[in-house]
Amino acid sequence: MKSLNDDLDLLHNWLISAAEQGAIAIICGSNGDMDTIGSALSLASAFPQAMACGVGISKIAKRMIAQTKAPFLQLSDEAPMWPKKLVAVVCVDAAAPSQIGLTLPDVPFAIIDHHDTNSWEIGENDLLIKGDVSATTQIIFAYLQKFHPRCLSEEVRKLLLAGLITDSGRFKHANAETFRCAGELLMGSKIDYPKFLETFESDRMTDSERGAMAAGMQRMESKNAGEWYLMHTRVGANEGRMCNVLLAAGAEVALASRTRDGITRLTARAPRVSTARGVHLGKIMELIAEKIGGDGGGHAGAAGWSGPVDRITAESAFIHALSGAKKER
Ligand SMILES: [Mn+2]
Repeated sequence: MKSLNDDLDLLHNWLISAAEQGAIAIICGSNGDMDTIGSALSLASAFPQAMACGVGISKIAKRMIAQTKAPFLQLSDEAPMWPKKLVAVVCVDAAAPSQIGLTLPDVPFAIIDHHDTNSWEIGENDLLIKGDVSATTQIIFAYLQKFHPRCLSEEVRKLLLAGLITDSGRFKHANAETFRCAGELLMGSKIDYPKFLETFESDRMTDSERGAMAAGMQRMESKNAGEWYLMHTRVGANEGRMCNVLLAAGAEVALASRTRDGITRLTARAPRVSTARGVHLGKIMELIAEKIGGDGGGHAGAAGWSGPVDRITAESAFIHALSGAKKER
């Protein structure tokens, strides 16, 4: 079986040959979460020809970009400005083309990802690197350790660690490898971990976001979807946070939906006790995409789907797919 280590060699050769020919765009997933942005910025630091870019930047990522002064190019989704002499793109932490939020330029691409489900179509000049890890930044860290150890500056370590902390749910979904990676990132640095963690605590909301959350809670519904106790609602934003509220209220599966400009987006979360008993939200979202179109996928406990379908149809498809998931005793 091909190991991640062999994959890192392939990635290195691919990147070196692209960098000899021209510019490389390292593109983030459009949610702009800390794993995707941290991965892109860190990888870009190893190549002067590479630029980290993407259409979205999350609040935490904005804060980290300011803290580390890392260069990031925000792209317009309708008219992205690609560098001249662009010869290759790398997409980090995106499980499907639709998660990039823009049309990719027609050049060879490499995908670096850790989602359980993945719907990229890989051509002969393309590369897919997939790791069974808590965060994509773990793959980037392994790559930089092996081929560009000098790039592991204090700033790069912070970016990688931030992706690891947020994607592992502050190590709630961690395994031994996650901790080893965090330990190695910290050991080579002067990062004060408790102080660094404060970066993620001060996630203040605006009044309109609070209002949207309150309205979402009023619209909350709960029902048995097959053997699973589902709580769901619709919100205008902050779907992930709303799912956490539903989980805190006891949901075995939480679902938040949102419709804007004719596109419905589903965000679902399940706690460890549910995934341990057999629910896999990433697979459920994939199933929905097969049934009603759109794009979906993700992890067992965190996944999403989006498509040009009305909300009721999308929610019904989710409930139907969840009902089909057997609960292990
Ligand atoms: Mn990720």
